[in-house]
Amino acid sequence: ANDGYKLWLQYLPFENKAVAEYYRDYLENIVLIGNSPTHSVIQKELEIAIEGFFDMKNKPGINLNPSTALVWIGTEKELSKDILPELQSQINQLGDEGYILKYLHGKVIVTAKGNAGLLYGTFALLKQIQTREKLENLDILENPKIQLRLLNHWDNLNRTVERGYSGFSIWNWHRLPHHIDQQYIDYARANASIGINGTSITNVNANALVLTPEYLEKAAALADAFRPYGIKVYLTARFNAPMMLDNLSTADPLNPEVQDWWKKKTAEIYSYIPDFGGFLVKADSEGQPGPHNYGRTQADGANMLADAVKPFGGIVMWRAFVYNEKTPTDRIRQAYDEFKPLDGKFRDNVIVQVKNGPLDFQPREPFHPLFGAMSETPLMMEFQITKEYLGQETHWVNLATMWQEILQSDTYAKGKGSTVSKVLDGSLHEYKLTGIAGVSNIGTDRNWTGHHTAQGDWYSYGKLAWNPDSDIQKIGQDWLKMTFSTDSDFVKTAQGIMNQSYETLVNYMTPVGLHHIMARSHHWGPGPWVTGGERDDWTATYYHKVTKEAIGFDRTENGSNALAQYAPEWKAMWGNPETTPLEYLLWFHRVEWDKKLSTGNSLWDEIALRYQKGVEGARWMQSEWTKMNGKIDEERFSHISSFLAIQVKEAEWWRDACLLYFGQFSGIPLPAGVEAPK
Ligand code: GCW
Repeated sequence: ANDGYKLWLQYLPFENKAVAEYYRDYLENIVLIGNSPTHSVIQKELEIAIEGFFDMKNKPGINLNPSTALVWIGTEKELSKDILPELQSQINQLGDEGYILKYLHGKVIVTAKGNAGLLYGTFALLKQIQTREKLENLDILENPKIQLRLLNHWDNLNRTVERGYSGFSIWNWHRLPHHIDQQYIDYARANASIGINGTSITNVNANALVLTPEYLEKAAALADAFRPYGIKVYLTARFNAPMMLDNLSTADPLNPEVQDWWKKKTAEIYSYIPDFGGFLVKADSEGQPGPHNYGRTQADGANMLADAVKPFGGIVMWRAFVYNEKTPTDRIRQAYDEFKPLDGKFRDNVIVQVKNGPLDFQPREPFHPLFGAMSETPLMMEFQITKEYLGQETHWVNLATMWQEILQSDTYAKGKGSTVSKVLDGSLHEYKLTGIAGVSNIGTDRNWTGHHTAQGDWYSYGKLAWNPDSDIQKIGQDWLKMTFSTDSDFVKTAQGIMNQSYETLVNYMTPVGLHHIMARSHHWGPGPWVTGGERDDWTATYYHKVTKEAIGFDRTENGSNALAQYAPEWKAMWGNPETTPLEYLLWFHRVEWDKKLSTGNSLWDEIALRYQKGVEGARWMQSEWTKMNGKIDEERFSHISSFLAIQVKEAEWWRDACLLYFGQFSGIPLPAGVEAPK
């Protein structure tokens, strides 16, 4: 049985004797030089891997005899003097966390400047074996392109997870600090194996209590457990914590008493966690307190916290997801309107964290216009790994496809080729601080992520965080091989499904640029009709503005002019409905139902046909998967099968609900080929 707990670190048994014998020579003759908690972790990981690769009877032991060693693992300082000179020029290219994996004179060398790099290099070697690559051609030198590679957990202290669909929070606050669960260790292993080096463990809708000694002691225990894996702990800071915890009368960032409170609080945190990473802050958004409450700017707020962590080497990740539903301005304009004028006004240890698109993790959005617009303020990306708006845990959708679309978008900030990935890796604006965050999709489910395939989103997130320009096809293949099977038919078919999954989902949820038409509050399923209770931006028609004549949000200069926030190249293309790609048509334009589009279809027909195509795509995914019966373990095969059945049903639900609702306005019958709603 395989419940998926081991993620991509399955270390699946070698499929035949020849393969086993090939790797046996290497795995039996490893020398690990040096001593540190990270070295112990490396040794342990090698043992776990060997245990998986070989059946128990024929398991090789690790031979630590240097005279016969075929694999050498050690930092540059630890490596033997006779190997070093030949590697020197490559070692000179290594950054703090980089590694070298090289075949040299009959030996495999894993080396790095520091311990974290050595661990990453070891995982890279194990990946070669997991994916059954030969070792004789190894010549890899890798440095992460992004410094801060974080998971953001929206985990509450009562162990619920905001927008979490895979059980409860894995942080068992009640048992901490005394009990370090094996799951924390396995979490750290998984993260280190993909290069994640930081974790913000609490919800951005923050509870100030995490900053009290009782919780700091618990957070410190997690930090201790993660340290050997190169992972730092970060905490979310509730902006009015001085009021909540110590009855200050204000949280005004320019008030000296408040500033002093944060300085003392920060020093206290560092007394528990000496390498504490810093704060992640959501302010002035969706009910969270912030500098606006005192007439101050986002920079005033961020800088106050930055000054507090500065002496300890900490940073502040200040979220740009700032909007007020009472503000009449188009919501997607608000973050840019607020932050653009503050460019250059932040301390050098602040990084502004921006969601991939200007609205809110919708199935498809254009890239956020702040990317490329802040040359004096480092920006980091926030992706959502948990699928709040993309079917939650039961839909299979390969998020790497969407992330790549965003990362490779051209901002044109410095002419053609100014991709979002170049903003993030710092090369475009020479940012001193670079980062990326992914809102975690994990919980207490036995397989961590609900859907087995959502493990792949966690995996590919880490890989893209390490290098946002990586090839997502290679990422997907590696993940499939390590997680399920190296069988080439399986890998090909499963990857085929993955490659179609994103477009399929967009088609059955929000085709042609529709957005924010999900049900209210829990955000599960369709709800283009919902009216929104207290929130002014949740009237039935705020985002799609449907009428009998037309549908869509005019964001050109005739409308909200949110388009003005993009480069001239985009203004030219997206400003004209004729040249706007259909993916974004209703995001930027109001279009009449009977308008002929580039496909030859009227708008209504195009929408209906795309919903139908989405449903057919989901059915196709299901039938492809059926062919995989017998190719992998029965347990995970049928788990995924039953989720695919849910996905097909929900795709039909989306199509039927949206077409019935919008059809009342268009008044046009469904085109041929679209099934009548049930
Ligand atoms: O996507 C929305 C979610 C909120 C979330 C918010 C945010 C943490 O619906 O649950 O709050 O975004 O990103 O702050």
